[in-house]
Amino acid sequence: MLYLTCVLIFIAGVMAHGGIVSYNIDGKEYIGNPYHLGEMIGNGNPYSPLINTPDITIPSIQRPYYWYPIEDYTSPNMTCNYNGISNAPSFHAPVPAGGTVHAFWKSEGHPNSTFPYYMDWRHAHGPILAYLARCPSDSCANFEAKGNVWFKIAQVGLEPTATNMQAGDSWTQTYLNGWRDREEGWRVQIPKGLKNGAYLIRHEILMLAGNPAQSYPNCAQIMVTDGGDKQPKGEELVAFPGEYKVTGKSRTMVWK
Ligand SMILES: [Cu+2]
Repeated sequence: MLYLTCVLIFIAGVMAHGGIVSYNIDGKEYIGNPYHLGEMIGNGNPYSPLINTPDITIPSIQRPYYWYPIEDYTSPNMTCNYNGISNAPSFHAPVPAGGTVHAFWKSEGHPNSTFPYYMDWRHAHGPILAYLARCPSDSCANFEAKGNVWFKIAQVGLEPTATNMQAGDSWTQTYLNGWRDREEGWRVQIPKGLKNGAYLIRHEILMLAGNPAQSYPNCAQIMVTDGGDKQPKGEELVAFPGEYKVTGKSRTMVWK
């Protein structure tokens, strides 16, 4: 159990939002969902109406999402972001058990900047987490992933050298775009010996420098191969929404 009291209130940087724009899975590149890219093609500004209608028929491993943060932890959008169960074709990225999923985040850029209007991830404070949910058949298409189906496979939070959680360089999240010569993005290893099959991988960034804290979930469909008989125990499974509780005026956020 991890308890984190969000008493940090920052003004700068709270406006910029974003998500995962591409993955490298077992050495192969996968571009983000075109629904989300269409939003950028529209105008790059999530606060204005779309100019172009995104082509949601283009296959993507990634569920569609919006840049916006989720601030209500009971919202169904906590599962796989806004409208994240639609446009989920039967397209999965193969990855062997023990293989790597490398995710890359960007923030929405300024409307006056050039396409694709990306900026580096703008937030710094808070953990990054990754969960898997086993899909009930050999495809994750239309799987809503509600209830206790998620198990955590990785997380990062404060840097080993951090001494002050309010400092701008204390959290691994700060380095997502290669600051100080760090590798871009975040690598997660699929557990060795995991049972073969279709899974959703749910990455999440928590942005604690706002009140309420913001959640940025992104889901993608993967197909695990070369696995074994490993499966999570029932008590290791959690639900989104459901996993986070916000209690009291100090907004203590609780997660496992
Ligand atoms: Cu933001």
